[in-house]
Amino acid sequence: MIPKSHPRYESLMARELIVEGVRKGITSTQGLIAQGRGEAFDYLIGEKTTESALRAEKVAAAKLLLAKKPVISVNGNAAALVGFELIRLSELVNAPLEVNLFHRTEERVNKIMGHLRSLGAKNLVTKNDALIPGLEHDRAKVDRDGIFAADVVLVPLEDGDRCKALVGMGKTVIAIDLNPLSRTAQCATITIVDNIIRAVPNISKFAEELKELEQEQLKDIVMGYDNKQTLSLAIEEINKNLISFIGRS
Ligand code: PTJ
Repeated sequence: MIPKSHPRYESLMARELIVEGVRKGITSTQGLIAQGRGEAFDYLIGEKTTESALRAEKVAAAKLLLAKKPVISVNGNAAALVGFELIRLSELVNAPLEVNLFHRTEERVNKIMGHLRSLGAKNLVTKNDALIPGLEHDRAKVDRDGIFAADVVLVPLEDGDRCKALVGMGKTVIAIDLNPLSRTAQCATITIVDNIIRAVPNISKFAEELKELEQEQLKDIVMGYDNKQTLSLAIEEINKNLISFIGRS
């Protein structure tokens, strides 16, 4: 058992969730590697939500509330780490959940849907009857009434190719990615450089606060958002942390 007093308790608990996800057949083994990469970047940003990430989370909540057809994409890591929180967000912004996998097997898709249902998910899109144009891997397989038709897609822990293809289809893509240098981070419309474990509850908190606002007020929150600036601020934050480490050693 990991004691709560351990200085890296949260990070170690996240590892446990991912390992459990692999054991249950929800998360791919490659997901373990992705989590390790995420942890390294989380360490560099100080394992906290930065101010620029919080701003992106607020803009993301406003965008999801403004959307006509929002969809939340779920992969094996997201399901294991924040399955319940994604269901809550899905309810708050009225966006169905759609399982979309890079290392796709029908068995894992079904297991993830079963996992989400066991946590209370009711709003799931489940077909794979359309293809995202220009993608040669299995992430192209989507639901015609889900990601294919969506105007805003939330894509936690994405690979760059699909992000680019979705933007190419004219969609607003909200990515959650701890690596501000990744292709996904660089090509998304709104990039949240934060751990998915902190980011999803933060977006929900904003969605709850903002849901009574008029459309015009929501548009004011989104207006002027500059993703390049968000990414620059994240890189500056990493820089600042690294420099502070030099001082300490
Ligand atoms: O379940 P599947 O088959 O769809 O596969 C999912 C993974 C995540 C394995 C797949 O999409 C993949 O290989 O992703 P990548 O290319 O490794 O990218 C994952 C990105 O997410 C990297 O930039 C990581 O830094 C970032 N990341 C990892 N863990 C977290 C994270 N970002 C936010 N929160 C995390 N916990």
